[in-house]
Amino acid sequence: MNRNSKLAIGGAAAAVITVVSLGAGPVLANNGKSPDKSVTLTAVLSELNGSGASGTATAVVKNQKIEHIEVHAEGLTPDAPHAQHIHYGNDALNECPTLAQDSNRDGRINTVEGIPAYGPVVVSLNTTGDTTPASFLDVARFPVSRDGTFSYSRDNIEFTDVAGTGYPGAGGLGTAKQIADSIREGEGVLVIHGLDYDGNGTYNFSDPEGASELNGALPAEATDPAVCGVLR
Ligand SMILES: [Cu+2]
Repeated sequence: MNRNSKLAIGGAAAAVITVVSLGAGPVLANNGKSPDKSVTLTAVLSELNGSGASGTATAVVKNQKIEHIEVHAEGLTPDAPHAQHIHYGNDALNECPTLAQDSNRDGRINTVEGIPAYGPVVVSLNTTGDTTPASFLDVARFPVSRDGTFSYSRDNIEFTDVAGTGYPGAGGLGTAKQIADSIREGEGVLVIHGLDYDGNGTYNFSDPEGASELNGALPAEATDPAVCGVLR
C-alpha cells in the first residue's frame, strides 16, 4: 500500500480569466448634475452685552441659496433699527463670543472684538434690496423693533464670494460655494446688533460707548451685538 501516493492533478492548464471592462462609468443621478444639497438650520438667539434680548432663527439653505429665512426676536431696544447678519469665517471659532473676546477689557464685546468667534459678515439680512456684506450697516434697510420685537422673513438670498473670510487665497477670499457649504454644515452665526446700554431710549454718541468702531457716523450702541446664535 503506497501511503505516499499523491493525487495527481494531471496537466490541467491554469485557466486564465480575463476581466473585460465594458466601459460603464458611474451611474449619474439627477441628469448628470450633482445632487442638490438642502438643509434646514435653526438657531436659538441668546443675549450678548447684557441686552436681555432673545430670539430664534430658521433658514432653509439649498446649494448656494437661502431659499427662506426667518428671524424672530424680542426684548430688543424698542423703536430702533437692528442690523442683522450671518457671520462666518474659515478661521473663526464659528461660535458666539464671550467676555474672553473682550480684548480691551471694557466689559463690552463690540462687533470687531467678536470676529475671532463669529467671523466677518457673509450675508446681510436686510429687509429689501442688496444682501451682500456691502449692506451690513445700511440701517434704513433693517428691521425696526416695535416694542422691542420684530419678525423678519425673506426668500431667495444668494451666497456670494466674500473677501476676508480666512481662506488661503488672495485676500482671504471665500467663494460662494465654500461659504455656503460651511453654513449648511452648521458654522454660520446669526447676530443681531443694536442695544441701548443706558436705556435712555435711543442710540447716541454721548453715552460712554461713543462712536462705533465700524463707522464713526454711527453710535457704538447701534452696532454692538445684542443677540447671537449658531445656525445648526
Ligand atoms: Cu453682524
